[in-house]
Amino acid sequence: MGAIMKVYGDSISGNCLKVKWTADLLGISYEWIETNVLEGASRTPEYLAMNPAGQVPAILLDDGRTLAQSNAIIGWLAEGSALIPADAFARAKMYEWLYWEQYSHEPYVAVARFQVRYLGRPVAEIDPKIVERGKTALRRIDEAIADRAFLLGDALSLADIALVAYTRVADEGGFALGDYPNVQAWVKRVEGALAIGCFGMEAS
Ligand SMILES: N[C@@H](CCC(=O)N[C@@H](CS)C(=O)NCC(=O)O)C(=O)O
Repeated sequence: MGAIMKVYGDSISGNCLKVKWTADLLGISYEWIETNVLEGASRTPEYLAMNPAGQVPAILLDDGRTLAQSNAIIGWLAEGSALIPADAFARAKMYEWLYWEQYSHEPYVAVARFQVRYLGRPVAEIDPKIVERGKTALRRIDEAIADRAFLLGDALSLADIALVAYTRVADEGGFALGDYPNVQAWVKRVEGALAIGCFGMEAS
């Protein structure tokens, strides 16, 4: 049997789960290499040789090429699939969401969750700017999803996969998802489409 793609990921990380979900949905074979960021596994010399950014996720293709950045990876995996709209404008809207996720959502919603859940910081001690911007991001999704099933309309796309990753666990960072009913319904819909359970790892 030839080598298969390796996915270096930490299963507590939404950025890494995006890659797992996309590959699973598309039936792409891979070997998951659990890479514990809390133990510094993404900062070893061996890992840095593969991804100098020292972050997960990263993938190692069977021909030796490597690729990092969660949204770049899922874009590569989903090339030519229905997860990327064929229409150029719809595709650009998908990228609008992906760039927004990295700059205006993940740095607040994911960072609050990391600080609370994994560093044990009380919610009350989270930087108020992080909390405010996280709420703004959740509100934006809530408004955008009010009249549609998925972020681009009727069909699941990479925009949903990227944004659901940390939105579904936003409550772990102190955000009350109950304040965003459209978001709650969309999270369930996307989880259903991805067939993921409560930890995001197993089919349910
Ligand atoms: N923009 C990057 C962010 C990746 C990232 O922040 N990874 C975190 C885990 S979610 C990490 O590797 N942290 C460990 C470290 O920086 O040492 C992406 O989307 O892949």
